[in-house]
Amino acid sequence: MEQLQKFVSNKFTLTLCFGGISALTAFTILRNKKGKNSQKKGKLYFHSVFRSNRCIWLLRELNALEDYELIDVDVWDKTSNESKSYTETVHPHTTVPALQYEDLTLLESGAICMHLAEKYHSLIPTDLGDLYNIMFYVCATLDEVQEKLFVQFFFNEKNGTEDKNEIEHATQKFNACAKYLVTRLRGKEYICGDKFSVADCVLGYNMWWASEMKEGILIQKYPELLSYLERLKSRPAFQQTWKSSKPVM
Ligand SMILES: N[C@@H](CCC(=O)N[C@@H](CS)C(=O)NCC(=O)O)C(=O)O
Repeated sequence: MEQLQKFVSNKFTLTLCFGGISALTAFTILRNKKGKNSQKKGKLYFHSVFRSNRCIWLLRELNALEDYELIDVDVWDKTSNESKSYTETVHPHTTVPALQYEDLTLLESGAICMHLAEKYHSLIPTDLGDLYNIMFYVCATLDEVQEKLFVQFFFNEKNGTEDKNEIEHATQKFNACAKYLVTRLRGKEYICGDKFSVADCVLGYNMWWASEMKEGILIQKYPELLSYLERLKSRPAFQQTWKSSKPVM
């Protein structure tokens, strides 16, 4: 009986040992496999000077551009095979940017920027409430206003179909945004404080965009915004990102 107990106890110990080793081996194999997959480059779909520049600029600021494959998609040519395949496999609206990993596709420039800052643990301000507010304000409110004006100035005015009421309404809204941003920048170098952050890559794009529309008519009367834009433009990562830009359409 004593012998049997000893045998069972030894067997139990052996089972535990081998079980433990097998589990550890399986865990290590799985971890290595996962490690290899996560080393696979993500794909950033972009088109020169568009909102994808927010993400490319940020990747440069994070020193992480090499971790991504940059794929230029001419989203304006909706009839090309490249464009059709992009709509089917990446972005249902055929717009840029999009960031694609094997198991995840991000479609919004603001979300991509937040994801990258979080992934590289950098350029995130300490006051997250302030960061979220600015990110959503720019991507939801300001983008919408600038998009409307962009369509009027760059497309409709050229073919004589501009809507003067729409231009006036959107300009008023832009002015309200600009005044709000001036108050938010007061006493600060950057939009979320004295340190450059992911929020500056997002808002900085809008400031550049406004400066390009109609010789900067919208932003000209806001010296605080112009000097903020100059601060951003002096950054090497900004300059490299805009270096290869084609003219705005
Ligand atoms: N809310 C989206 C907007 C994306 C967007 O509309 N991108 C523009 C370029 S800035 C585009 O691809 N336009 C092509 C089109 O509308 O056909 C984001 O921030 O990522």
